[in-house]
Amino acid sequence: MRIFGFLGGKKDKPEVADEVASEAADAEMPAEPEPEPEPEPEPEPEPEAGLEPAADGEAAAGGWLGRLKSGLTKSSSRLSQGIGGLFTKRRLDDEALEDLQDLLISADLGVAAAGRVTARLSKARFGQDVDSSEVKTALAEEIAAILAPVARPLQPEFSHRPHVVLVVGVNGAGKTTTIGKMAKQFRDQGRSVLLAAGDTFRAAAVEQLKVWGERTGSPVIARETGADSAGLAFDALAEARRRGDDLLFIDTAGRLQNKADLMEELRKVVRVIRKQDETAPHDVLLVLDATVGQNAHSQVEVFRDIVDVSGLVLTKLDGTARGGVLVALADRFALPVHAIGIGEKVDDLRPFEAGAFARSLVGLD
Ligand SMILES: Nc1nc2c(ncn2[C@@H]2O[C@H](COP(=O)(O)OP(=O)(O)OP(=O)(O)O)[C@@H](O)[C@H]2O)c(=O)[nH]1
Ligand SMILES: [Mg+2]
Repeated sequence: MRIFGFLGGKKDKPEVADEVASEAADAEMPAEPEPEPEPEPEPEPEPEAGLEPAADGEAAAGGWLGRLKSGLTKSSSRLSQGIGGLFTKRRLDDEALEDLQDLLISADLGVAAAGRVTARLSKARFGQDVDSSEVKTALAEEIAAILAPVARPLQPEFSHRPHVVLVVGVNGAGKTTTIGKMAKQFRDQGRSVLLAAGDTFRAAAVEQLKVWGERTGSPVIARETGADSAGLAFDALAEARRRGDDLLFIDTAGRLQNKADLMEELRKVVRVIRKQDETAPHDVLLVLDATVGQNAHSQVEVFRDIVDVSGLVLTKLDGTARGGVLVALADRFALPVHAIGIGEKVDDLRPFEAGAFARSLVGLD
């Protein structure tokens, strides 16, 4: 087992950090030449602009809201233009409602959520003349009502020591990046975080997590490529318990939902860590790439059956016109959506707020 300890960032436990640093010094170097890490390592990480939480909460919220709006531009312009085209003073009759429902379905809200939203709108305004801004406002309210129950930030119970978060999802969904972003947020709150490089398939995956560990001042537990990831998770939990860490994030290899052996491996990770703490993992985050649209539904179904997914993170909402899928998922599965990703940078992951998201999605200011 290798422990990569980093002394950057806050040191709320200097004696532990020193110990890990000396263990890191003892750790043997990888036999292979270092693969190009991704993203680029920063040996002496300078705080990037926007990394630190702004002192002024309102300014911070404004900044995030601005980024949320610009991140969701592709999704919102589809809906906004569609609604603009349908409603320039038009009676809200059956035909108009049907057109609106089709538009919402094409924007990935799904049939059920689209039906629910239009039904509520119909109840409030049927037979009246409406214009596009009224429709947008009403839509945003209905969408927010669907999203509100699932908009729940990750809330670790630090009494677990560590609170174990297993992170799963298909290849490239954004698992490792999300762990890095979350580690940063918890480190900023003064929490100690251990990262486990459970993706033992690719050397580059370990390197990528190490970079995030370095950036956030979180030691990384890793093993050689090809090692058993359940064994690594077990060791990582033992180490986190020994150190008394607040949080342990376990990264996993991306896996397609139809690869039975890889899915079985996930079950094994859970079984093995429960030998030490039968309440772990305390959270199982399924990371979903929003650009896949409706395919996200089958990912939720399959992963939920295998590992008892407790919450979702939707990434890449900035690069897609399919942001409406979040509404469909909320409506169908009612799983908490802990955070959304609207960019690759460390501060581009936030808990989402139902009202702000809904208004941004339909293109309202
Ligand atoms: N635009 C954008 N890119 C993102 C976001 N989240 C992650 N990415 C990018 O998506 C790519 C894949 O992210 P990873 O974190 O490596 O995904 P992963 O799920 O760990 O991938 P595997 O380990 O290969 O399964 C990287 O280039 C990330 O920078 C996001 O919210 N927006
Ligand atoms: Mg990864």
